[in-house]
Amino acid sequence: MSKTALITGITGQDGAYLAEYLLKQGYIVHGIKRRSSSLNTERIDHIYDDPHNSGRRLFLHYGDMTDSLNITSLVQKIQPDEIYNLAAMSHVKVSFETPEYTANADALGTLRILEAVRMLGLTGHTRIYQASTSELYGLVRQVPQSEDTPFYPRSPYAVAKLYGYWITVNYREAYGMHASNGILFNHESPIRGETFVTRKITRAVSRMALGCDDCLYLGNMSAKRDWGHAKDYVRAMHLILSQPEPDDYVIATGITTSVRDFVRMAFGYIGAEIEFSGEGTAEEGRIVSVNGELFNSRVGTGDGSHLKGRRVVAVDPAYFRPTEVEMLVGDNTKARTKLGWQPQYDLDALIADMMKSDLKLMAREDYLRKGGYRTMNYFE
Ligand code: NAP
Ligand code: F7E
Repeated sequence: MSKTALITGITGQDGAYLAEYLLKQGYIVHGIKRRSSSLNTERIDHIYDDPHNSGRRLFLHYGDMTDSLNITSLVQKIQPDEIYNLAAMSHVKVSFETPEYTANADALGTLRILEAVRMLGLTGHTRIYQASTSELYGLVRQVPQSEDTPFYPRSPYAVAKLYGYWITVNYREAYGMHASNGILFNHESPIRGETFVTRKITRAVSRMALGCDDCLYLGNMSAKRDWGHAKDYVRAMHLILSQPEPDDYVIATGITTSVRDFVRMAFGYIGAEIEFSGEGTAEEGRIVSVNGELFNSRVGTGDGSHLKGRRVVAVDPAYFRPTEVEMLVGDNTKARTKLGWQPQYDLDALIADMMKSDLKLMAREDYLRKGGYRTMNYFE
């Protein structure tokens, strides 16, 4: 018998990769998607199963984490073996603008899932994965951060996720549920949301390589993150739910890099060398040299001479956060030893994957020429 999984947030980065991974493992996959006025299934269109097909294994349901009746009735109907609770308002900066909604979706949303399983008597049947986050460590108390490091959340998002973390632990201890937290450090990919810093950078570098847009504006370039590839991280989610006992795990690469160095590496991919000068809000990055041959082989056109001497990065304080998380780096010892998990992508391979994909995407006429949200300097 195939196992049945329910994924909340299936239309997001992780939901899409996880759905693809579980389908390959022979699962029947149900996903909750929000009703929106424009199509929001782009990330899962390649695995979409037409409702008229017989024997299909991917099912989509309308729903919302803020709607208890909807969550409970879906859990009742699907009776999943596994629930991956990935749905969330996941942007840290935006959570300062929408703190109440973030708490409702991210904190109470988690409670709604746990309570549905408990109320429906599925405690012994359904395993639950909760998408916890390195943002819980915030103003870090220890370097690197492990499962034993105390939390110090620094945003409405992180505080909501703190509730999600502890309510998961509480339901595990109170009701014997197989409920686990994956404390995942930042993970990225070609389908990462365009307003997270890595994707903002790879899109912008691609657009500038193709001769569109002038300057990328960023916030705190000194912030450091432990960046991995989402494909590696969804494997970890599945491994966590496949353990005989529920538990909490840090999933990270163990290497931390600044936003500034991520920018350097993304330009490096197209053969362009960037030099930073100035301090604080006056900091800027200029291209000092371009390897024309490498540029041409990676971009597919020109020699990159249009970039030489140009200011390509500057700081806009609008992207600063009221409280910042300056540095994160995870200790993945427990995941490596207990789950046998280890990442296959390093940062170079991640950036190459993202750059390759964005260069291809931006080269499409409609992407390159359109303004508005198709350019690179978003609000966030
Ligand atoms: P994402 O790309 O932003 O996807 C979030 C998903 O949640 C989307 O499918 C979104 O739907 C859905 N969603 C948002 N609010 C909802 C609501 N009220 N009801 C139902 N669905 C809702 O995030 P991700 O990067 O895949 O991350 C997955 C989970 O892991 C999130 O919980 C995130 O907080 C957490 N996390 C992420 C990272 C990371 O580095 N990526 C690290 C640690 C933890 P739409 O497509 O309609 O917007
Ligand atoms: O910011 C700095 C920013 O928005 C990373 C979410 O998936 O990972 C993500 O949260 C860093 C921060 O991700 C810009 O200030 C500089 O220090 O890409 P981000 P995040 O805040 O780390 C965690 C683990 C999650 O759980 C979240 O769901 O980059 N930064 N300049 C910028 N960030 C953005 N977005 N835009 C800038 O222009």
